[in-house]
This record gives sequence, C-alpha cells and structure tokens, in this order.
Amino acid sequence: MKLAFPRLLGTATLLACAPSRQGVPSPAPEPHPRPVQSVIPAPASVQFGGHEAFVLSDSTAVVYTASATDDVARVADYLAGMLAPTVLRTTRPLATSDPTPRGAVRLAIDAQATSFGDEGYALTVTRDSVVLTAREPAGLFHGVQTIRQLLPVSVEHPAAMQRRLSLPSIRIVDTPRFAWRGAMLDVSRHFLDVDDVKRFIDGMALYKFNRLHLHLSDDQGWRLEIKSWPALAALGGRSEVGGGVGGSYTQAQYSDLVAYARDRYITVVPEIEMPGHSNAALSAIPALNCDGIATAPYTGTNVGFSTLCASSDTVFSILNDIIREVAAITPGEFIHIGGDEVEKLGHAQFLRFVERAEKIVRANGKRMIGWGEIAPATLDASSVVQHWRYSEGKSADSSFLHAARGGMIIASPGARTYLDMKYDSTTVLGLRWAGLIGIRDAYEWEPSTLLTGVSERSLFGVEAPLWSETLEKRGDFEFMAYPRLLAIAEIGWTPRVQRRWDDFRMRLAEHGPRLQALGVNFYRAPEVPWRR
Ligand code: TNX
Repeated sequence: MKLAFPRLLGTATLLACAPSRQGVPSPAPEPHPRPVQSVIPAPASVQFGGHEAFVLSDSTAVVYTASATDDVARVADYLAGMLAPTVLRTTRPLATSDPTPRGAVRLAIDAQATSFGDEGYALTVTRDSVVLTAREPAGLFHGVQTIRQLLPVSVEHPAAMQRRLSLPSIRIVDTPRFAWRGAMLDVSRHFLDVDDVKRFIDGMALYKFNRLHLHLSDDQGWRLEIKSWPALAALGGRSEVGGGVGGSYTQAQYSDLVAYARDRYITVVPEIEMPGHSNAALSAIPALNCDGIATAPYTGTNVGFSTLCASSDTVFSILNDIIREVAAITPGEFIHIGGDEVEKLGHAQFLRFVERAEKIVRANGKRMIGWGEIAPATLDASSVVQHWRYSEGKSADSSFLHAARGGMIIASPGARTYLDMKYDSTTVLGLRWAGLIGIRDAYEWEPSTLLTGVSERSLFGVEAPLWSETLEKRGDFEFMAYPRLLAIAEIGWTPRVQRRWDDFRMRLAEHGPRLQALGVNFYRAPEVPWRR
C-alpha cells in the first residue's frame, strides 16, 4: 500500500499550531496548544495526516483475517463492542488475500512481521479504511487501545446521543520498550473485591500494562483460599488495617480474575509473602510459629515484626502445599515470594530461607520473584529481583548482584513508582517515607541509569506498587494511582528518546475527560492543564 503522509515524526511531540497566513500576523499561540494526538503511552513512531479522516458509522464493518486464531476473533469482538452502537456489533472473517473492503476496520496477523515482537502493532488510518496489523493477538489488543485513545472521548459513552466517532489520518508503528510493564495492588492491607480489581485491570489495559502483581498476603490479611490449609483464608482473611471485615478470594474467583486479565493480555503475578509480612498466616496456622502458638491478628501498620519459623521443615512443607495450589491456578510463569523487611531472622538464616523458597517455586514449575533484599542469596538466574528500596540519591539494595549473575531486575524505585506516596504535602491519603511524588517525579526518571550495575540488558521492566495501608475503597486506590500510573505506563512502553515531560503533560491533560467518562477518581494535579 502506498502512503501519502506529509511527515514522519520520530517523536510524539506533536502540538497543533495556529496556522499562519502570509502577511497576516499569526494569533498569539494558545497557552496550551492541543496535541494532534494524545496517545499514552506515546507510540514509537507516528505520521499524522490530519483530523477526521475516517468516520465510523453503522456501515463500518469490523473484519479480521480468516486464517487468524480464535484470539483474533475475540479482539475483533472486543473492538466491535467498544464501537457499538455507532458500529454494528458484528465482525466478519476475511481471507488473508482479500482486499480490505472500503469503510472497514481490519485486524490482521502478519506472522512474518518479526519487528513487531510479541506486543507491537502497526495502525494505518486513511479515509477508506483502518488497518491494524500485528504478529501476535496481544499486539492487536494494544493497537485497539491506541484506536480507542485516538477516538473522541464519546467512545467511552456508548449511550450518548449523536456521538460522532472519527479517527485522524495516521500511520503508527509501535512496539514496547520493556517486556514487563506492571502494576501491583496490595489487597492485603485493605481488601478489594473481584469487581474492583476488574475495574483496575480495565484501566491497566487502556494504558498497555501487561502484568498485574497481586499482593495476596501480609501481616494484616490472607486473601486467597488454600484448600489444603483452609484456616489461612478463613481465619487470616477476616480483618484488615484498622479492623474491618477483610475478605478473601475463593480459588474460583481468583481464576475468574486471572481469565479476565488474560483476555486483556495481562498476566496475573500472585505474591505470597515470606518469611516476614506473615502475621495473618501465623495467626491462622500455629505450626508456622517456632513456639507452635498462633499469634493474635494484627490490624496496625508496623512492618518487620513477623516471621515464619525458618528452622522448621513443617513450615516448608506447608509452603509447598500453598505454592503448589497457587501454581496450579496461575497460568503465568511467575510466583512472587515477597522477602522484604525481615527483621526477626539473622541475615544468613534469611538467605537460606529464600533459597529454599526458590527451590519450592521451581519444583512447582514457576519462576520466583522477590523484593530487592533477596538478591544476595544464591539464586538461579531465571529468578527475578524487584528493586524497591530507593530514595533520591541513595540506592540501598543489591539488585546489581542478581544482574551480575545474568538475572533480570524489575525497577520499582520507591521515590518514583510508589503510588501510595502522597502527591504533595496536602494529599490526605498515602504515606511519605519515600518522599512526595508529583506527576513529574513519577515521569522524569530513567530505569537504565537508575542503579549502578543494572543496565538496560538486565532490566525486565518497570512496576508501580500500590500499597494500601491508607486506602480503603476503590476510589482511594484510583486517586493514588491516577494519573501517576500513566507516567509509569509511558516509561515502560515508549522509547527513551521520545519521552518529554512537556509533551507528556499536554497529552495527559487530554485524558482528564476520558478518565472522568470512565468514572475513574483521579487526582487533578495542578501542573497539568486538564481539559474539561
Ligand atoms: C514498604 S515495598 C513495603 C510495604 C509497605 C510499603 C508502604 C515493600 C517491599 N515493602 O510492606 O506497604 O513500604 O509504602
């Protein structure tokens, strides 16, 4: 296909300019010019040809190539559902060799297009058609999110009357920088029910995240049914920070969440904390304690005071039961074992514990992830270390040890990615031990130069943890996550050279009405000129 686009833009820094006619003084520039496209995360390459090229209507057909898999049909259905009722909610298969019908939106797999990787895509919008191509269905799904963001905000209001859905003339070729683009929900300190977690997954999908890390156990609550040790959820799941009623997921509910996330190309990564942050388990199963006596439930916010008994083989056999069950209902490759802030074991004892935990995870067919503190243990290179202990100017964990043995690191520096830190000194919710984190702080940092000894090659990607000591309900979680989550999305996806705070800020402004349409309780950071 021949494309007649006026310019190739290596970056997404594309602000609309007031047209200047010769001889006529051009009007003063708008203080906040509207970007011609406001996709977040910014795509790797964009050629923009003009607004309102392709108008969707009830004669628009969503088609996909017939040789493609069921997954492609599913993404096509998802897209048709998103465009309904403006577009008829039906999809139609085509043969690979069939030309794209006029007025169609076409989804196609190109198995040869290796440059797309597992998640990249190309999108071409002209007056006549919309063509989205990827090597894998995940790429099509991410491309659909780009289409969604290129559409007016009314796409988020299917019941709106007389909405006009149109796309600009555009050519985007896009692939993510990092394979790991994660967010973490702490459902232990305060429990979120299945529907709330699904809403969070929906938001992650819109911004092309691909990992949901669920922090399922801590001192204050155990949140997943374990059939061989039912007391964990039955007793350990009954409270949360401040008392409350707590809650836990049955295995069926967890599987439903995993499937919901998978349909959005997001892998669930379950975390079972050990040996510290474990009081909920210690209160439910006496045998996990060295003295064989169950502890009292804990509903405060201190850390570091609990540990599973490290010298007991029974403990490891119970852990094996737990990991076996979690592995069986987790199709993803990874299980997170926590490992942070253990103050009640000697260092050597702690490291031996982590090494035994790794053996259990591996014996159950999974790769282990743990927080930064685990790096000095003798680990397999297939395990992953999640760096977190970072405050500006001093990095205090040993992730580099794991990078040196060829292992991968996930960057979650506290001072940049901790979504539970206050935005500024007036923020009511949140903590501040890692600092105040404004939108610019969350956006303007570079993972590949963050840690000495951890270069791009050793970086799996980035993840933003949302700890919930101070967050009680969905609206609280959202207020802390949005919009900083979008900054982390862009760090995970967009090529480094294309990230510019000024450009991001302007694009972010356009997401206000969209987040509002979606009912997301986001923080209207004063440094962003939000659109109404
Ligand atoms: C540190 S980050 C913790 C969590 C807390 C969080 C609060 C990490 C591995 N441990 O247990 O919830 O700070 O910001």
